[in-house]
Amino acid sequence: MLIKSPKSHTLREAHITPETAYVSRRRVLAGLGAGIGSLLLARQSHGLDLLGGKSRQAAPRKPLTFTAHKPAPELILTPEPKVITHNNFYEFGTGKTDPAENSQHLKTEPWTLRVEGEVEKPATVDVWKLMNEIGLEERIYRMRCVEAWSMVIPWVGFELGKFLQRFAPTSRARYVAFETLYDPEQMPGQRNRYVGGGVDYPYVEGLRMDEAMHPLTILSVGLYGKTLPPQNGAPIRLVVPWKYGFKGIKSIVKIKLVERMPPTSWNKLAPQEYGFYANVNPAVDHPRWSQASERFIGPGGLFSVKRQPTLPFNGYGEEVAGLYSGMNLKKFY
Ligand SMILES: Nc1nc2c(c(=O)[nH]1)N[C@H]1C(S)=C(S)[C@@H](COP(=O)(O)O)O[C@H]1N2
Ligand SMILES: [Mo]
Repeated sequence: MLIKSPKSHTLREAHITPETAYVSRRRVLAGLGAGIGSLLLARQSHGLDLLGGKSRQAAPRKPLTFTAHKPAPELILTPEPKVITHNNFYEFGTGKTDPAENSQHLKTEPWTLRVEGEVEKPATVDVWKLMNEIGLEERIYRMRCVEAWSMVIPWVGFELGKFLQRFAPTSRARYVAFETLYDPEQMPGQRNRYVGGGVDYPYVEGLRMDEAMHPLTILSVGLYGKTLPPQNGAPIRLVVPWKYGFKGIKSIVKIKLVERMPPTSWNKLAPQEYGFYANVNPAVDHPRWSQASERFIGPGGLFSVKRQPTLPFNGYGEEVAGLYSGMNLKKFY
């Protein structure tokens, strides 16, 4: 029997008032008292680095106006304090709390994004102006890191495809190449190979044109109703929910439409471990670990991590599997 369920992104009609929902979630966390959640919460709201013992002001985040969406009913949000303290952003160190600790002084304003290459109208965009003028919407997506942990994050952003149309892609555009800021003065991982985990900076990523134009693919400028904190890729980052998290390149300064498949950072570093496609696939193990299941970082204390099966295309197969019909996904991992 086939039970037809609506596509997950069509389920998300305007429904909840995000701020109310998030505030009550915070209260739940605070109520845990001794849990790490409240420790991280205290650290976030008072700008104090209780874990490191140093006083550090968290970079301010502005509230955003956007169309709210109701998540697919099975999705449980990862609490905001965890989303903003458990990160991968090797430019600021390879430890999970390094980005939150080392990125607060990143200068994100002003920020320009260059769009060029195979487009009829190349341009440099002021990202903060763009945020005010473009229609923002919330997208609640699963996020699956290749390291086998996962979250559910309420992003705020807009469809990459709609944005790219503004620049009039030419018929030669077959791939999209993305680049993170290169600024060793601000990014300790770019000054020191050990701190930066051996990545060849700037961090670069890429998508095939049809993946970039897919309505699930967004450029995110916020999470939990406010602008992104630096550690999550302020002021603008990519989110491709059916791919491993490393495709979600942060703090983007350049987008170039190109004819040939562009190089990507993790593929350059270890091509046998990280492919260009990087579609979440429980049937293709990482050479050093299984991808069949994942540790979901959800509500509750630090150690209440739930082991759950990993879904093909991270649960978005109904929407995106067609992009890869006829492709051997074991070969094109
Ligand atoms: N520039 C840059 N982008 C990056 C990374 C990075 O190290 N540098 N890490 C990637 C990885 S491995 C993951 S899992 C996600 C993590 O996003 P989050 O910290 O917002 O959860 O960002 C991705 N984008
Ligand atoms: Mo990742």
